[in-house]
Amino acid sequence: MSASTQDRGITARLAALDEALDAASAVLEPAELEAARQRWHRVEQRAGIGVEHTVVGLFGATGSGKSSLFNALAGRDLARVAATRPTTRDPRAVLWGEEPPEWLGIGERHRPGRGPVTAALEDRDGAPRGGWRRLLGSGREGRGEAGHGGLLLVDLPDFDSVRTEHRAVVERFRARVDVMIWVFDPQKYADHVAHAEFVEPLARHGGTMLAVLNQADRLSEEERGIVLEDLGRQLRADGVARLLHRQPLAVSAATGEGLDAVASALAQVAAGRDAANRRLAAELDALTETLGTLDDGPGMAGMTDAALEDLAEGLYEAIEGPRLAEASGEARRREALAGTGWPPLRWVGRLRRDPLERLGVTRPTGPAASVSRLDLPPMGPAARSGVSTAVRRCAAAAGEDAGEPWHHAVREAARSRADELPEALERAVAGVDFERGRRRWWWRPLAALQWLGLAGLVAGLGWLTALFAADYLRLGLPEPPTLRGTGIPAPTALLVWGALMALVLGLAGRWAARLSARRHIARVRAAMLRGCRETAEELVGTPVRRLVAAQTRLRRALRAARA
Ligand SMILES: Nc1nc2c(ncn2[C@@H]2O[C@H](COP(=O)(O)OP(=O)(O)OP(=O)(O)O)[C@@H](O)[C@H]2O)c(=O)[nH]1
Ligand SMILES: [Mg+2]
Repeated sequence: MSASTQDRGITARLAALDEALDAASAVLEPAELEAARQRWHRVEQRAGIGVEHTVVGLFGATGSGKSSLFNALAGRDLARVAATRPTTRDPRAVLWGEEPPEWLGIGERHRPGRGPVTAALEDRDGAPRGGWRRLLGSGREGRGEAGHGGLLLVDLPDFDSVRTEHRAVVERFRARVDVMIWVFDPQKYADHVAHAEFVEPLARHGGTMLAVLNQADRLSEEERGIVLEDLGRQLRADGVARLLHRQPLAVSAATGEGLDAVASALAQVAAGRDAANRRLAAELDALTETLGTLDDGPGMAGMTDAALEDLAEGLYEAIEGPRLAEASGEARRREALAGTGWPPLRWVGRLRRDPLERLGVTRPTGPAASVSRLDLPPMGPAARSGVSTAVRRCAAAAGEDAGEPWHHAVREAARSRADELPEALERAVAGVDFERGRRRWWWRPLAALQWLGLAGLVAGLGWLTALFAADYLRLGLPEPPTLRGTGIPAPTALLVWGALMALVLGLAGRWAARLSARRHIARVRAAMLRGCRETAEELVGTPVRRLVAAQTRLRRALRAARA
């Protein structure tokens, strides 16, 4: 695979991981998300340089001789070397080959062969000495014998001094370099804290590594052997599995000893041009793996229609919708009876308390046909707990089969706006038309018939009373006419007809009022359920759907990042 093809793959993987990070923000803890994002940024920055260049970083404790090695490899005194600790604060770079498109935020940039020649490494003719010059090349265009697109050697601050900002710089460069050179010195090479806190975590770096034991000129041949062996063992214990040289190299920035081997290793890596690719791929693999832990287990059931319907029903029950609908139906029935009942007894119905009022819903004033929001009683603790139960049940259904952290996140999403539910439900119910005081078309004819019947009854009764009084007073009124063919006197017939009308119309009115109330209940119930469903969709369904969409997006992005 050519370097440029790989590069395109890395760009695509970076884009996919960017998308994955975006989706993962729905479930990742802010600190974890931030760490992952920073890591992504570091890789992106390194990728910006392209794979034609190889970035090499000098890592090590303060005083180990990173800057001295940097100078020695560059062939010039570019970095300050001092006995006071720590010395290096800002990273500085020396570049062999072409200018990279991106400098990784390094302010101090140099070319080899500029500045004063390191005195100790000077040949008699004034030119820097050492085979590494030949291998790495010199000057602006120099590419050395090995030939490479570009080699960027970076001198870094220490990781073990009291200056925490130094450590932050080193951390930042961790993902930006392709090759790590570990610089140890004979005094501190075995320092437990440095190994445990830095070498071990960085050993998982996945990139190409080289370990050098600097200041070897200060050790006897025998000591060198012991220290190198000891250091090699220590590195293996740290988990540093792959080194450019199987064993740490003994070098000396002061005498130039061992630098040939270092330069040759670097030139080889740079010429192979695969360190950058390997490094970037390893970083992307690690990030993909981290985010991949969010993607084990099957997908969520999500907000199905059935779950939403179930939630709407639950909310309807919680707000005592059935009781409210029944009470409203009963109120309607009584209104119908009051409008169509037998006129002399209509007032009896008004003596009883309105069923809606008994539930705390007050009759609106004016011509308003619906119950206004203020007329509803506030939701009590029982209703609130009913709402919570319904939401919990819905969240459990939506998160079914989902592994962590999605299972937890879906519960959180479902509950995220639960505080707004009681008020929203009250608003929804308040918007329902309870049809208070609205007359139905059949009331008027029924009432007219009732009055007609009553008129007959009163007329018959009056007539009979007059006849009775006249008979008593011996006034001898003419006999009333009789119904043709039956011989029933007209006043009696009127009285009976009026009574029968009252009875039949009363029964018919009751039947019609009950039927009308039942229909009313169905209408009110449907309207309240609709309100509950809309509220559930807005405050519970939408956040859950958003989470499901995030999971789908994450999975798609991870698939692309793995490809
Ligand atoms: N004898 C000997 N002394 C060395 C060698 N390399 C570095 N030194 C000395 O060790 C001291 C520290 O060297 P630096 O190069 O400043 O060390 P550093 O790792 O850059 O230190 P910080 O910038 O503080 O992290 C200096 O006094 C150097 O002269 C070496 O190979 N041999
Ligand atoms: Mg230094």
